[in-house]
Amino acid sequence: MPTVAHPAPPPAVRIAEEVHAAVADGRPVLALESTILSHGLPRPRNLEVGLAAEAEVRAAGVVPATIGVVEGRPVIGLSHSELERLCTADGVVKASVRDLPIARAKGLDAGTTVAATAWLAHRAGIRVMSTGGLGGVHRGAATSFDESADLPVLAETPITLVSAGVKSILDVAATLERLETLNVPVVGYRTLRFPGFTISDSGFTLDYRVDSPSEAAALARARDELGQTAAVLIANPVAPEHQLDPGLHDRVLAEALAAAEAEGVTGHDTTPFLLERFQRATSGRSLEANLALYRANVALGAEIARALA
Ligand code: PSU
Ligand code: MN
Repeated sequence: MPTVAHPAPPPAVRIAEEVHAAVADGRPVLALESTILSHGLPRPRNLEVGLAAEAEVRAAGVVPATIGVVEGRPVIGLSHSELERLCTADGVVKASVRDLPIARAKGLDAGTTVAATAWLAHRAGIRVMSTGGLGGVHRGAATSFDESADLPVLAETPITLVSAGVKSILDVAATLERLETLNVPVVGYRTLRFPGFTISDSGFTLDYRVDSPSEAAALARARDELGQTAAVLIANPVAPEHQLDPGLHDRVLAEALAAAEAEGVTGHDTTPFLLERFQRATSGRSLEANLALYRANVALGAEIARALA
């Protein structure tokens, strides 16, 4: 069976022994990002969520590899105390790919975004990762040029990513167009409706769906057999009973976007600002939806990792 060539891990990276052994033996591993913990969820829930995700992955017979940066060193498979540190310490930054050299040179702690996590996971030989909602093209990007590095990194990183679509704070239509331009296959999981992060349906449709972990794994293998090097995006909608009320979602989104504009929030602060604003304005209901969709994506990612192993 053809497999993707994984570049050798960069010398600065530390891979946990358990993860290294599982990758070497061809056992299933699921990569998890840490920006969702350090910058996307409030304390102390963030640590509980990070630990629960790892426990769930283990219960599915898969080795979890939460990825982050500790004192400048990218770690694939954070220890309990390292995870705790990224969830609780002051001065933890948000690292995309371009921030990794800066974090390293300055010895910073960092949560890694989807972009940085996927980039590192691929170099550690990991084939599947889960997140909440992918980054993408921000509203107003035509003038601000604010497009998450998640997109160009996925274009050149042959990993399978499970997410509840892209964050609804984004310009979803433009993000779908960019994913097409970047040659990233996008399929719905048991649906042709593109998910809207904390709401089940973004209002946009997809051309293709997969209905099982083995179908998702077959898609990743097909990509590999063609020698293509983009990620495959498995868009897994939040269960309707866990979604945020769509009317409430739309109202709060309008308020949050106006607040960001009024307060002059830009760049990498935009996503954490809008997510936090959402959590407060919905009295935590968007947080519950975010946690439900994240749990579901972790569970599905683990099943796909098993199907691919
Ligand atoms: N999904 C969530 N919460 C988050 C994120 C994703 O449910 O906090 C993070 C991811 O790490 C993603 C990042 O890569 O937001 C995108 O940020 P930006 O738009 O600045 O690239
Ligand atoms: Mn940005």
